[in-house]
Amino acid sequence: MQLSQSVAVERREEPGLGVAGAIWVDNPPVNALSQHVREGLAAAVPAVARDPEMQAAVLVCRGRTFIAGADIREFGKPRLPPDTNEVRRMIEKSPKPFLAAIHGTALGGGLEMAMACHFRVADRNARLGLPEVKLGILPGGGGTQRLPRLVGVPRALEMITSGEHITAAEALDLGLIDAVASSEEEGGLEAGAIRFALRAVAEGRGLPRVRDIESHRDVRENPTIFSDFRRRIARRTRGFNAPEVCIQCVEAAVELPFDEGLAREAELSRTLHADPQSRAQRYYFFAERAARKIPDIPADTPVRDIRRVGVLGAGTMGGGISMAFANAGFPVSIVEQNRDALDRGLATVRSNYERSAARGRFTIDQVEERMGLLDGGTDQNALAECDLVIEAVFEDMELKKRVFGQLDRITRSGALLATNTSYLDVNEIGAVTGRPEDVVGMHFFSPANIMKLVEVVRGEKSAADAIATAMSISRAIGKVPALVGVCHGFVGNRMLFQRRLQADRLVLEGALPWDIDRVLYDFGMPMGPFRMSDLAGLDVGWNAETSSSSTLREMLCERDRRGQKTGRGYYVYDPATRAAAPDPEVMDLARDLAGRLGIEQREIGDEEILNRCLLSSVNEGAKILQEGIALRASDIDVIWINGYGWPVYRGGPMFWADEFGLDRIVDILDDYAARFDADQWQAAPLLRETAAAGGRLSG
Ligand code: 3H9
Repeated sequence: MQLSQSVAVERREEPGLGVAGAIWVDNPPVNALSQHVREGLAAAVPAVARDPEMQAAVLVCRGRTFIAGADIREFGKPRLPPDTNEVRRMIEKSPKPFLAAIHGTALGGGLEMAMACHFRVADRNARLGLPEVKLGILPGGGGTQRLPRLVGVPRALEMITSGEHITAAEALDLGLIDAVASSEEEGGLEAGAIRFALRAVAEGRGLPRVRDIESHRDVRENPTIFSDFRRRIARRTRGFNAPEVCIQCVEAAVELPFDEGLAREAELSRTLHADPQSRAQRYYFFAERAARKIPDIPADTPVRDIRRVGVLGAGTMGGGISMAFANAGFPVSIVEQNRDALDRGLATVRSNYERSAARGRFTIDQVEERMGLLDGGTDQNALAECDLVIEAVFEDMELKKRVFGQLDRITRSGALLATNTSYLDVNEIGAVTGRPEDVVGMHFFSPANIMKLVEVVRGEKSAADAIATAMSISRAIGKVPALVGVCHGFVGNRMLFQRRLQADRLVLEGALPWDIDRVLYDFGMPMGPFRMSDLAGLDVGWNAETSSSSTLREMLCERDRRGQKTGRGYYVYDPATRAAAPDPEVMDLARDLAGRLGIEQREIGDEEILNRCLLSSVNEGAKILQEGIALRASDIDVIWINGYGWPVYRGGPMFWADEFGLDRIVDILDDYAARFDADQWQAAPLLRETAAAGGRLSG
């Protein structure tokens, strides 16, 4: 019987056990709790209650997943009844037991629906979680009240504030589900779940309700749980509003009776829904998915089969890229010029893995497993067997061209050839091969085994399936790819360059490097440009022989202040703690240089620092968009969030610009053009036009 557009109930008889109702939800692609799903579920409860034969009900979903949560597209719009919490209340109060049969992912409102059922059974490959925090909200469907009752406060805090998914095996271990069923067993998950429900009736297990569980013994035994937890996650959640509010809800679960806890959850949930951070994080959710879509390359474009990956160069980037592939189970051939460089590279990879193992990220066995996937050598012919080769040699066009000429000869036809260049012309590199259609850029970010972003660079001759393959293989290794066109620095570095230009210029005009770093850190960036330079080393690309004290960086390098590694750079570093401290010598040098360049120094406020650093890159972003180097403003935001640590709760530079107000930005740019360098601060035509039309860049 059809109960709504997406929900139907079917009668199921299990010989010897009785009859149950199978309540099918069918709302592709992820069975989100859209209005018609809520309506159907609300109708299911009385339908099952009325049927004299049905002894229990099983909630089960069509397609690839159990309910993946509320329908995010409905957020911010008037909510049509019935309310999901009302549906949960009906299920929880049902006179006949409800069982959630989980496959794929039970996320957010989906897991909350399952926790309102009397029993939960999951397929062994299922994953469960409350990822609301990633959208800047909290599990407002009773998740903060029911999860701690089921799995204990410490684990609930961890799951709710991280949004991580757990496996069915862990869920069983924690008591979040009652059994693991296998889709392969007779009749699949549905039949297994129905048997479980009917047996529960036969065994007189009644109607266990999570709301009735009175546990929280863990808090009584360890009263500092909440304060300890807050301290532990402070660094990882800096700047985010939702995690703290989630913790307050779990505190309410401990301190208040269930219904009062629910009311508190609802009240706090409303504040987060109205928070601009949540708007930004929801925007990002769709931005990341939009970035996968390329208008002239359909989603069903066949991709090339990638089984073995070759990486040329075992330096920082080559090593990190190799780790990223090995982590996803791909065998990798790493080729270096000589044995020493190879051994050094492999030793660094091993020590990185061992450090991760020491931190508990994986086991020693897994370290060996991953190292076992890496096959190092000095003979380029090893790349002949590879389906994808990523070049990660020194950033020098002549060298890259030589390497691609060799790759063209060595690799098999149809192999995808990628350069990891961070700014060079991919067309020029592809042109030295006889098959530029196989050449793309895959620009990873350091450390490449950690950072999520891959800028996939489309050369003018790159074949559609080459691009589709680069995008899909990036996702297969857990990265977030974004397509970019060819230009110096592509999207991310081209915008970063503008910010850097302003940061350097501000120092000459009298701003302090640590003030610039502080302003950007407080904005939410992981670190400012000068701390970043000190970390990377000021001498990257510096040449002692040609150095002529023409920039502050040159002056610092000339004094052997090369950054953290020499104990001094823009900052001085405590040898014991590595803590950075400002150093007046740097200001003396800046003053000296400003004098030589005829730049007058003055006091510069935080607002000007922030505006000049951010608006210069936003303006460049608008030019990039206008030139078609990025397909969408949201792709630029995806790039900055995943490659440069832009705080996701500010939605990326283009979204941030829209929120800041494009007309306000144009006014500031015009003011800067009048006061500073007129060319530098010319507003991008797209920015000016969009502002004049009252539009937005990010949609
Ligand atoms: C919540 O539940 C609040 C409650 O606590 C409060 C209740 C009162 N809604 O990711 P994919 C779309 S908050 C609407 O590529 P996958 C997605 O945009 C929610 N649309 O697939 C995409 O559309 P398109 C908590 C959604 O297989 C398509 O589905 N839940 C939703 O790689 C395919 O998505 C979450 O945060 C949604 N909830 O991954 C879970 N989810 O094709 C969010 C997806 O037009 N979802 N879409 O681009 C996910 O994590 C992944 O989608 C999932 C599948 C793991 C399920």
